[in-house]
Amino acid sequence: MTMVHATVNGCSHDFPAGYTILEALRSVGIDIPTLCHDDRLKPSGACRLCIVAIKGWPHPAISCHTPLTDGMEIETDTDAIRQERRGVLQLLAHRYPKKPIEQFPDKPFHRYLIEQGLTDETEGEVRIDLVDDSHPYIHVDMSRCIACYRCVRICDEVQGQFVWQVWNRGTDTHVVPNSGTTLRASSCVSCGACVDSCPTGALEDKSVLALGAPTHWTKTTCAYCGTGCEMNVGARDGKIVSIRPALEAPVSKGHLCVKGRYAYEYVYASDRVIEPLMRVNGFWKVVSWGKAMDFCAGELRRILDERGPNAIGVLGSARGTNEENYLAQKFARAVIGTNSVDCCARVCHGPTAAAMKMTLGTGAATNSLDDVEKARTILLCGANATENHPIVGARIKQQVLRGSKLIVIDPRQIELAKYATVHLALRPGTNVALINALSHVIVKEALADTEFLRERVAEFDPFREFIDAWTPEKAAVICGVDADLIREAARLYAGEKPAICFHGLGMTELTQGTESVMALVNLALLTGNLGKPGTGINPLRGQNNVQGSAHMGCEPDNLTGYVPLLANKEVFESVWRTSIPTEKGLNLLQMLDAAEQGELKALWAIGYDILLTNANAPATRRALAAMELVIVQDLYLNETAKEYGTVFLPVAANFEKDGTFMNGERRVQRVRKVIEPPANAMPDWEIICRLAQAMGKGDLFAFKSAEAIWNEVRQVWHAGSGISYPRIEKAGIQWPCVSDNDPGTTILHGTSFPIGKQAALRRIPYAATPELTSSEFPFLLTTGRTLYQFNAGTMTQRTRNLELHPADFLDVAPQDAERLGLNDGEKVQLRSAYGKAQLPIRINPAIKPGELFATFHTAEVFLNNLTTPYRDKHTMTPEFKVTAVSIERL
Ligand SMILES: Nc1nc2c(c(=O)[nH]1)N[C@H]1C(S)=C(S)[C@@H](COP(=O)(O)OP(=O)(O)OC[C@H]3O[C@@H](n4cnc5c(=O)[nH]c(N)nc54)[C@H](O)[C@@H]3O)O[C@H]1N2
Ligand SMILES: Nc1nc2c(c(=O)[nH]1)N[C@H]1C(S)=C(S)[C@@H](COP(=O)(O)OP(=O)(O)OC[C@H]3O[C@@H](n4cnc5c(=O)[nH]c(N)nc54)[C@H](O)[C@@H]3O)O[C@H]1N2
Ligand SMILES: [Mo]
Repeated sequence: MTMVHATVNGCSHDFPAGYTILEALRSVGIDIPTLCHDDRLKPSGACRLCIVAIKGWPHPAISCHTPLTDGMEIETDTDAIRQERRGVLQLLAHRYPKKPIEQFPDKPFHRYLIEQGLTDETEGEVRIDLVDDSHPYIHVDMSRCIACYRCVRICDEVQGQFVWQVWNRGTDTHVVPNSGTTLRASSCVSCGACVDSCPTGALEDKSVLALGAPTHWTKTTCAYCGTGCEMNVGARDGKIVSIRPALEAPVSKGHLCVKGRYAYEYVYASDRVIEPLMRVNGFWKVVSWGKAMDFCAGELRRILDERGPNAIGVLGSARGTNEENYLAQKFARAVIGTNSVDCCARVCHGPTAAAMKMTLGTGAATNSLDDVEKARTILLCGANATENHPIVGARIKQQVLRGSKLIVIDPRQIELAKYATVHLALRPGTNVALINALSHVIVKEALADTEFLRERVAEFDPFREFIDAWTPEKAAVICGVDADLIREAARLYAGEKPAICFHGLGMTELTQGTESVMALVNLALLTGNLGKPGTGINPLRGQNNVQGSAHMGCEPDNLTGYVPLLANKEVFESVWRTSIPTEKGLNLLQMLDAAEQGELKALWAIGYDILLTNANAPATRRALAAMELVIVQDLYLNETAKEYGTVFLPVAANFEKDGTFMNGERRVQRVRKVIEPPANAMPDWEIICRLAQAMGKGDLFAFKSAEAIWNEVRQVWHAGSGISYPRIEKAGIQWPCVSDNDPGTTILHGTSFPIGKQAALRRIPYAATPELTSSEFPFLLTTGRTLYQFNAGTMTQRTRNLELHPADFLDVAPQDAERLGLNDGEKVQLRSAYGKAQLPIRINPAIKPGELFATFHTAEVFLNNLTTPYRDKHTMTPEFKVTAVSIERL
């Protein structure tokens, strides 16, 4: 590393080259005041507070945007500098109101005024015309704006939403939202970045104004999606009052979305269940933990005696920690004696894990989120990143604004499609045809990476023969996209390298889900976009810990570490000191089928609302109704519990327990307890240990802490054995990580695959879904999510996100709405061959005529009443993405 020599206030120092003066000063612990500077932003130099004197320079230098050069002699605290800084603050103070300084003395601007003794010079007043109270989370008071423009810049440079605008009217310059009116009416996505950066409180969290500034901060990992953002949770009097992004977080880098930042009030919901419940004569009755455990153990023993272990199923929770999921599968195998244990990866990225395991040897993302900034081309396939993985979405958007190319494969014009070089708006369910055509172009136009093919890829010749028939023209007919656009996309992906691929449920939740991902892997193999920075095949994993839940062994065929059961059971048996059943277990869908046939009698559903979220709810209802025991373990009476629960076990929420989550890039990160659980709610892991004890197997579950459980995980999971709590205290580690000094693995498959030196190209025939439109059901409905609500909605609907997005909507193309005479906001009935649902429509030009889109978040709409029974043939993942429906006016 080249070093730069400089003296600061008479002391000499060596700094790494490339620092600004401000960075250099901060690196040696000298805190220079700044107002317009934020490490997340490009330096602006507007506030002039960070000036320093440099020997030989006629004027002071603005340290935040002046590069440090060799031999500089810097003084940070001369009389002249102090005077000038004071002058800057004095000017700002005149127009500033006094009261907020007393109320929130820790705000950076307030601190400087207090330090300079300038609080008495504040003469400003709150101007009502500059106050905007429209947003549910953010209070705007621009009479406290000091024109540092951090809000404007962070919205542009980090989030990419361009909400705040500088509005100039004579001498009166204001920052206003792009609606021209209120923040609520603007394009704001409520990420709170502007609030986080604001040094005065002109933008402030309403919760802080109502409850006071936090007094304790605890760092933890967000419990919504699988991105793995880290945040500092601020509490006051034992209550959460604000959440701020953790600046040093490896994934989120000081950014959060509306859910992580603001949607935490679900923990305080008045209908949260905080005592164990049992259903007596149809009504829920509060019982003690002892009674609940005795009842569950008694019933499980009875069913075991009468029917054997395979009459019982366990579902781990993608919302719980690794430790909890590890115990859930250990309970199924070691206490019940069944491999019928699963989690909601089944209905989500199960096809990704299966396809990537088969083709590459590891069923997980090949690269890291840091590869976004290294890619020249980004292929986004069936993933709506700005809504469902907003931090990844924002990073992709910024990378495209910096000049990288973006290919979007999605039937809808999602937000990122507007930034795309090529948008392939295929017909839902036709991925394999489209991706085969991309492979065809790459082979036909000799765009493949011949060296990579020679060294790392097998079966090219038979693949070339197979793919010959997949001309873009052939795919164009099936997919409804232009053949030349397919060519353009193929040329970009193969030509503008490195190219990274991110994919989502638009690839997996289909009858050809596993095969769609295998086809995607072909693209990476053909072009050598694997094993290098800025490349790879990367699923954007769903929930906070869905990667971890399956990986910990909530999977009928695989044990902890996603290793095949039969080949690895001895290791586990020696650590567990008990035997593991060898009979094949049932996955979630098989469990439901078996229940309907009277073979499965009990289900323990930990943090998983299967009734609301599984496809074809009428079938789920029949299955649940046929069971004798349904144990639901959750924060609230979810739909499964409400309709079919026998026992309800109340859990501690993510903020109320310790543990780890695993994000979509294989990173294990700490989850930390911030507040106490209410009343008798208990962490999932403690409940599992208690039930094991009640079943007479307490000795196998004698854990006193989450860390103790994790240390057992490390004994059975070789690829994670180097990841200890002390090592991830500051930042998470990505597996494989096999020893205490292994830094972990950011990129897989660099020189070989776990299956050998080479991976084979797969010949994947296209098979149309059996779910076809007809004169009775002329529309093709695809289902998914919205930014403000999360899955079963249990959490987000118990927050003020409900004000930002109140319901499930049916998006209809303007042409269809006009043809059917439908008005925006009108409630309609959707009918499929399997059921119906009523919901309001939203006329939306992002949808193609003949297609529809709806979210599945609310029980009022219960969208899965009408989704289909079709499943992916490899993993049984339901085809949530294609249902033929009709629209009926009410
Ligand atoms: N705000 C929010 N964030 C979430 C969630 C949430 O509920 N709300 N849920 C989390 C979970 S569990 C998951 S799994 C992830 C899911 O995140 P995503 O994978 O982004 O999920 P979806 O919105 O279901 O579907 C993605 C896209 O697939 C497109 N699509 C539909 N059919 C096809 C097709 O045949 N081919 C292609 N190429 N695309 C198609 C849809 O138009 C949609 O834009 O999000 C996680 N993050
Ligand atoms: N139509 C349609 N349906 C879909 C999909 C789709 O795209 N379209 N997507 C599917 C996908 S990808 C998924 S992942 C599923 C998601 O379906 P679910 O897994 O059912 O939904 P979630 O809302 O993620 O959470 C499940 C439950 O966990 C609870 N919970 C939260 N934290 C904890 C905790 O710490 N411990 C415990 N015990 N419980 C907790 C919540 O209150 C909630 O009831 O939905 C699927 N359903
Ligand atoms: Mo998911």
